[in-house]
Amino acid sequence: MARPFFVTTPIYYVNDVPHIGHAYTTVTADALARWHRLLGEDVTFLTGTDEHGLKVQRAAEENNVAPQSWADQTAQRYIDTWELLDISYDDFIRTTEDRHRISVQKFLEACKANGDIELRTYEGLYSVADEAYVTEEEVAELERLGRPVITMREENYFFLLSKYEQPLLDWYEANPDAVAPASKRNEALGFIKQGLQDFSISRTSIDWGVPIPWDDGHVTYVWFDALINYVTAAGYGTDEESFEHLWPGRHMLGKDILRFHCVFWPAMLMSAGIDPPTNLNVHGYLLVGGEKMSKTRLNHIAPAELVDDFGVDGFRYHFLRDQAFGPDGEFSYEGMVARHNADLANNFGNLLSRVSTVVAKKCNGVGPAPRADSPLAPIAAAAVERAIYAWDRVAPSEALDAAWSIIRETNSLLETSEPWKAEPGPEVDGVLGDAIEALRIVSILAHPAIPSATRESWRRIGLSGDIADCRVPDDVRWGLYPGDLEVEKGAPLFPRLKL
Ligand code: ME8
Repeated sequence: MARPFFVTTPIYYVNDVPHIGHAYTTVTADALARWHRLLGEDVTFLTGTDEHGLKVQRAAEENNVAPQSWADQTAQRYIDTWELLDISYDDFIRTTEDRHRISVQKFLEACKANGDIELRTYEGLYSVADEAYVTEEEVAELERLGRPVITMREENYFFLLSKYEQPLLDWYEANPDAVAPASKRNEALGFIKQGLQDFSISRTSIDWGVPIPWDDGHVTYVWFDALINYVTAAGYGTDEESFEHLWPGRHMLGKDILRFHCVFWPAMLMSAGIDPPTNLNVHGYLLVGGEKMSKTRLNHIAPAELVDDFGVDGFRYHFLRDQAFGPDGEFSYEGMVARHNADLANNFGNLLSRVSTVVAKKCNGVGPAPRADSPLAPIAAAAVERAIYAWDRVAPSEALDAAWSIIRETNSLLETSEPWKAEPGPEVDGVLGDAIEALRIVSILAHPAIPSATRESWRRIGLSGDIADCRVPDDVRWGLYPGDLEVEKGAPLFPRLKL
């Protein structure tokens, strides 16, 4: 049986509109899932929506609809956006589903049986927008950001996080790569070393949530509920065989939710007797005008606006190639146009047009086979190795740079040998066969990022079958283009854009 690869995005709040920040994580997870399918792994790619909590209940009340119908309407916006962006998820979890209620309740019972849940009275300052209790010091900043703080007094169940301070430190020591990059791991460790407080995991003030199984006057705190989504989707509580097979997974998230995922969640899992995942990949913010996108600042950009100008693959490529996974990155429209023109129009697209034009003129439109001793063969082999290494470290930007190194070298081979000026013959056939083989390999390597464009380049060089059925590394070995296939000239894959 193929090795399982279970990859997840955060589940997004339904009260927000999907913007390029959500798309960034989701496109990256999608490309990673597609890469692992090329590796022949049994991939389950999960995304979804976070639908409980005070924010959603209030938004529903303001709009005079029941919370469930509010969640239904707004979850659809994510589903539509992912369809637009060609996101190949295998499962979409909504926290209002029955499978999730069953899983959350089982999880809570397990933590309780372990002695980690206690009833206490709690009074504190609460930020509705953040769905979290906050400290006095945080109030001024939150109010400046337009995130109101209220006083809440409730009888709450508490999760005894303080018990997990040492187990978490031990776990980090035993799993030094569990959180990547290292800067984010250090942030999580720093937080644990400051000392951990028990946190409240139930609310009596609202009813929009999963009831605490032994006390249905309480609903589960939205973050506790949300973090459990990953085990729910793997099968916890409903399909133990699937859970055994899929768990643990790889989880992609932004640094805003690092504390929840890298501190609270591993402790919750330990408490429930589940191994915490050792593949947490945390990325920085996509900034617009130097700031994180948000509803209150009105600086968010909807993916559809950019897809109109750049196309779906142009959109996907930009965020995978231009925004290294890890640090913050500034988004700019000008930068996006420049990258599109350089990499997609002038390099990849132009190589394909050039090669098909010359093959039409010099080889009657029939693609010749590559040379076994081509100067491009070692370049392609090195690029494949770099791409494998980069995807393995969740560095799509480097993986794509590796693929584009083949394009650059192929263009320079064409520049030096100028097959368009030469008489037809074995020399011209050799160079063009090499260039087509380079395009074949690049199409496979770039497929996770630009699935439609690479399907088209694959077809234009005369290859049949679905490129997604190719396997790495077997099918990216040099010399597999058979030759004698019809090569099609077509419209530019990526037209040049003007600012
Ligand atoms: O936090 N740059 O949901 P959310 C990069 N429901 N990524 C960004 C971004 C930006 N400017 N803005 C958002 C929640 N993201 C919870 C999660 S998970 C158990 C519960 C991405 O809708 C990034 O992945 O606020 C971030 O972590 C996530 O969206 C937050 O989405």
